[in-house]
Amino acid sequence: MNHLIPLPASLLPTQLEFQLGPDTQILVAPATPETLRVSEFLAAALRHATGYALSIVPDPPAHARDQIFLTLHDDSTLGAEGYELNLTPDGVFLRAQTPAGLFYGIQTLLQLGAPSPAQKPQTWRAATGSIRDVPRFAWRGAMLDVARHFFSVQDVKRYIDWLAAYKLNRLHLHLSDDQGWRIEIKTWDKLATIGGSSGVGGKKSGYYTQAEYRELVAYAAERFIVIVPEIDMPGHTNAALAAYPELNCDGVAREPYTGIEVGFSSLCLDKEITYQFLEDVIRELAALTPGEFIHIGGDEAHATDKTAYTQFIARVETIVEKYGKRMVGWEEIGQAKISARAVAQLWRGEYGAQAIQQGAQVILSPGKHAYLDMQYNEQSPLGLHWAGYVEAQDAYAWDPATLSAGVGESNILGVEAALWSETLLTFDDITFMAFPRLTAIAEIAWSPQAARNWESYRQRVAAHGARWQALGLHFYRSPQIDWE
Ligand code: IFG
Repeated sequence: MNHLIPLPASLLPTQLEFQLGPDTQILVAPATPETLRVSEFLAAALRHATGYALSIVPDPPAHARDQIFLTLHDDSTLGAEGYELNLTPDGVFLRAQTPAGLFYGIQTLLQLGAPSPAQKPQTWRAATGSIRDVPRFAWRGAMLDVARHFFSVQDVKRYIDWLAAYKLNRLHLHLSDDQGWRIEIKTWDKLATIGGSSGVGGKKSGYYTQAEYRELVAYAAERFIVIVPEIDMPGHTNAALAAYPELNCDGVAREPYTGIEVGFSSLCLDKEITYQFLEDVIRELAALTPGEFIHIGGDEAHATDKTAYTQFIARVETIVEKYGKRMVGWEEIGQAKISARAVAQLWRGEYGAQAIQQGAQVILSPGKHAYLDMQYNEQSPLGLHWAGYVEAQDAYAWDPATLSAGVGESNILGVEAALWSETLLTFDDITFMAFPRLTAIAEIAWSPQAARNWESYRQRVAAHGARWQALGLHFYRSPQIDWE
């Protein structure tokens, strides 16, 4: 019980052991499509770890020994995502108000068992005790930049698997930028076919068809993760400007851009076609996205007139709201007139107060703690360092509620780890930069601030290193951690 990440809100070990055997069963009540799917998820994970094919018993008649009980029941103190997990030598009892709560209890249960799926059948033991757990923040996010370099559906699904294991519940996909447009838009088909035909260094081009995007949305939803799509505007738009001459003020298409400079591109805000373009893109994206949020970027619009920018952001929010979604934007949107439904994503900490003054909530992604594309140190083979070097402790040892003046706990919807891909080419590059810092952000997002400390995290994450090694996850062996 001493290596759980994120740390549960309350934990009471009882120093005994529950051993799972080949005839352990998973009992679930009530048996609904969602609770059965969550039960299947647990059975599949335990089959992978032990070789046992545990049977699922819906709405069991009575209690029995050595079983795993999953039950839904009303308990408002557990909220929408909390759970109670009690392990005794005679059985495991997991209860929650919602299937999401059951899912998060299962992630904790799986961490309690042995990590080695090496040889099978593997006796699967878990320390006994009782856990009562609820998350600190509602928005526990990871951003993946698939615009600088494109990553396959398979790679994104593998990343989603790891997000779910650490109770993250938002995947923000940065789908467009100067170097690439990565989502099919049927009314403007050249956005993907031309805008998706390049990438940084001319590498890793590509795009998601709408069917593939729906596949990612569904895969994430099965793991209680909401996809938040970002179409960055009015800056970071060279790929769109290369696809359609008419989107440019001078009517001339831009060349595809394969460098890593920022701030040089802008949509043409005084052309009406720009707003038709935005309406079509937002309408199609909203239809593909069951989640309530659409991210419209808004960062580094250095090539856009400031007044035009503020009017643009206000107009884009009306379009996003027209299609039933809430606007998320990088913190620069705080300069514009935004509604209290808007969400500003802090990354430099300059415009948060202006967004909060308008009633908006904020997500915290501070460059010097939560930008996972920052190099760990000067020797790091991957990443940038405009925000400084970010070792594991820099990612862990901060409190969102005290980071920025004027930004308190009640203004904060949550936190999000941003992984920009200018220097990343492979899935191993993604995980090398993400682990062990993404798990630090996941703990900040979930666990009570008072329960957290670096000494405890560095010991617990060392045990996860053994699990990551066993599962073939490529990660950074930070010298700050005594890896097992
Ligand atoms: N800033 C840019 C990103 C990316 C990043 C790399 C934001 C909001 C630097 N904008 O972060 O496009 O280039 O660290």
